Amino acid sequence: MIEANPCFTHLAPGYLFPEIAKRRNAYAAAHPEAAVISLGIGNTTEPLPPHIAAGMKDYVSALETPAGYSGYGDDSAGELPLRKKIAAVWYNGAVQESEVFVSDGAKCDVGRLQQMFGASVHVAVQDPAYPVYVDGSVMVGAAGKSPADAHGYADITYMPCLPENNFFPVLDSVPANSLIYFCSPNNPTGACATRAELETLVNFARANGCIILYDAAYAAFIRDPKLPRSVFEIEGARRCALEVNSFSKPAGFTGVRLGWTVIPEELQFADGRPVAALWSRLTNTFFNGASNIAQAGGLAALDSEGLEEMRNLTGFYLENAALIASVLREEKFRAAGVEVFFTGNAPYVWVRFPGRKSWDVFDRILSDCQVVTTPGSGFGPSGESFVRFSAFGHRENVAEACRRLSSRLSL
Ligand code: PL4
Repeated sequence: MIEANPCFTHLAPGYLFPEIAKRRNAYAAAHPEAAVISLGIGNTTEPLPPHIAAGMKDYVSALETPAGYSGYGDDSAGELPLRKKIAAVWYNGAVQESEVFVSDGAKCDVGRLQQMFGASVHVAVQDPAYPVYVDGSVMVGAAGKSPADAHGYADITYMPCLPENNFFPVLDSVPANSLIYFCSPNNPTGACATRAELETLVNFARANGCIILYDAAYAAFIRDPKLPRSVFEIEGARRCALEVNSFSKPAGFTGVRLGWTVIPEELQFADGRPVAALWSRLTNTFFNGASNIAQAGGLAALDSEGLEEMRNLTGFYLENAALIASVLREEKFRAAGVEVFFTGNAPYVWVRFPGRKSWDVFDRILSDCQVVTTPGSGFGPSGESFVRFSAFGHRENVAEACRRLSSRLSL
């Protein structure tokens, strides 16, 4: 018989989000009368905006004609008009179209990037963090040579991001030549790095031979004009960072699937080879490009009408988040020591329940309120005692969840 890939040996059992779905379904099966509301997984709920949808409909109609039909793209990096438009509209010309690689989503690109960096790279992650950074690193053998315990994997550098350090990590413990995962606005904390903080990060990376894998999947939620939307707004970042981004949340493309990665031409490996060249080699081998229909949607999303639609859609979810944050700041929660962290620039509300275990709070909220959340400990050791509330939901469901939290949750 074939042995299992040894890299999977020490992988923590169960990916976080299916585990949450499993618990939700088990609860619903045991309580068929309960109307369970999900504020758990960050999954969009609102319909596609009309201008963006029309871009895809028109493209599909053209596909039915001999002149409008197209098959595989020439290059997995995506259609040139979309690459140009991302560079011009999203980055305001700060990156070149040749540096933009269109993809089927940020998560898929993170996985492929992990393949590219391989087993020998040292990994540093914000703690808490989107679980794909750690799980994917273990799968490619870059981490997880010993089992994880309550402190995480011994061969990963966890950079605690807590209210006590304003959710920006102390970088001193990060070894030279590390691959640093950094997500802003952050999932799960919602924290946004300031320009000064990103300068600190970039300067550290440059001085220590590190590469920053910057996940900007929630950048479209930033409303404070002083906060950077891209790491490439920071001087020197082109030499030490790459950035993944996504249409998933701002355009409602979680099912449509479209994202991109920017790899500046200055970014190099130790032997001087351009990272972009290896990335191109890897993606052309394993990836046949994003759906051409989704790319038509991406083009429409970057028209002025599409940009306005994305602003409205992200604004809708931000209003949901504000409702959730507001109810959790009520006196009964404050008196119980509950601390609410919501920046107004991210679709997540991060809440600390001092002295409690995240999964216990998850269970309590589910049983008292029939509301699903995400336990903070699922995002890393520093997430213990926190719970994440996702703002992705229909307004009536979010309002009902808020009523239940206010009237039924007993801590
Ligand atoms: C559940 C920081 C959500 N099944 O849609 P993509 O691939 O362009 O983006 C995924 C993604 C990338 N980067 C960050 C993210 O938070 C996400 C999506 N995260 C969440 O609830 O944390 C959805 C999770 C999905 C998954 O596993 O990604």
